[in-house]
Amino acid sequence: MQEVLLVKSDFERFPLWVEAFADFDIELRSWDDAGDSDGIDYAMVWQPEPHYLAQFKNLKVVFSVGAGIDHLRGEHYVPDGVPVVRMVDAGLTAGMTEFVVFNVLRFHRFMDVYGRNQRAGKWHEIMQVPADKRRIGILGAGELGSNAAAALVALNFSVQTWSRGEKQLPQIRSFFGGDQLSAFLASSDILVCLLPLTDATQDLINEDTLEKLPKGAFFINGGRGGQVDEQALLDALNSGRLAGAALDVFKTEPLPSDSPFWQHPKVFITPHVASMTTPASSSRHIVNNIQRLRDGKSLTHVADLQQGY
Ligand code: NDP
Ligand code: OXD
Repeated sequence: MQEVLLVKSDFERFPLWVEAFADFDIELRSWDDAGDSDGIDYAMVWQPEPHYLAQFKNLKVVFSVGAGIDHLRGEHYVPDGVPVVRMVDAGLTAGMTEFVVFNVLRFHRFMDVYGRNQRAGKWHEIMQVPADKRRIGILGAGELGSNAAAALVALNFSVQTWSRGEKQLPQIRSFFGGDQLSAFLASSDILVCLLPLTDATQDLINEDTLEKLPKGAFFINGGRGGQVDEQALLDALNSGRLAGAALDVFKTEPLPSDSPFWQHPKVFITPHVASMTTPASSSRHIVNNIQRLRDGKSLTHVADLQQGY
């Protein structure tokens, strides 16, 4: 009997998923038309409701549509014993690297200032800073952080990462663990967050950590809004401790219309689109894992729900 993959993401993308899986031996079902729940073998989900997945008694794997699995943490999201595979895909990684490089260059080349000057009708040159004199600190050195770091090295920036374990990445200084966070922050002119949201990273960007950055540093968040104490971030922008921020993710999404971030002159907002899972490329990761399971092999990129990533 043909196996069934249930897809619970946005309606717009469902036909694209169907197209992407067309050559693979599997039936796709949309969550609004799931049919017999005992016949569902796999579920590919984004932000399911609590208990939603419990109805599928024969579920073999939960695939996260996103790289982050914070939407699957907490009680009653994933039935006991069902592995969660997170999204790792060259297209998703490339998208995030573009977002990071774009925003690093925005601040590095003073495009934020020139934009404000243009609106004020002001012609004013600012001395260019050589890339190797700009220290970029990336929080997270996983799939996304390490790729963005390599792209910035290729542009001649001085790049360092912070992770739980030590990394050996060419031309990139590795900081790791809580003990090295202060030194990492103190030497990050542009701080980029590409961490997963876990108990340990919740509100990591707060008054204390922001205070450790060089005065006039920039902050780019492509991770999760939950990692930021938003009031502390606003205070740091208003006091001049931070010179600018590019924010893709927020504690509450969509960002409420009365959020002070919307109108803040030093803030650039994108609506959680730093990178997107595109069916054509990311379906390969799911096909590969289902095929591995069929061949009796182990799954790749299984997330640790306790650890949070
Ligand atoms: P990975 O799991 O590959 O990498 C996570 C990195 O974070 C690892 O280097 C890990 O360290 C580090 N890390 C985790 N916890 C800690 C901690 N407590 N202290 C220090 N370092 C820590 O994830 P990805 O790179 O694939 O994705 C990262 C996140 O990006 C996702 O979880 C998601 O939240 C976000 N994202 C956002 C998108 C957007 O559009 N805004 C799109 C895609 C992802 P170590 O290597 O030592 O384990
Ligand atoms: C992800 C995201 O986690 O898009 O992939 O946020």
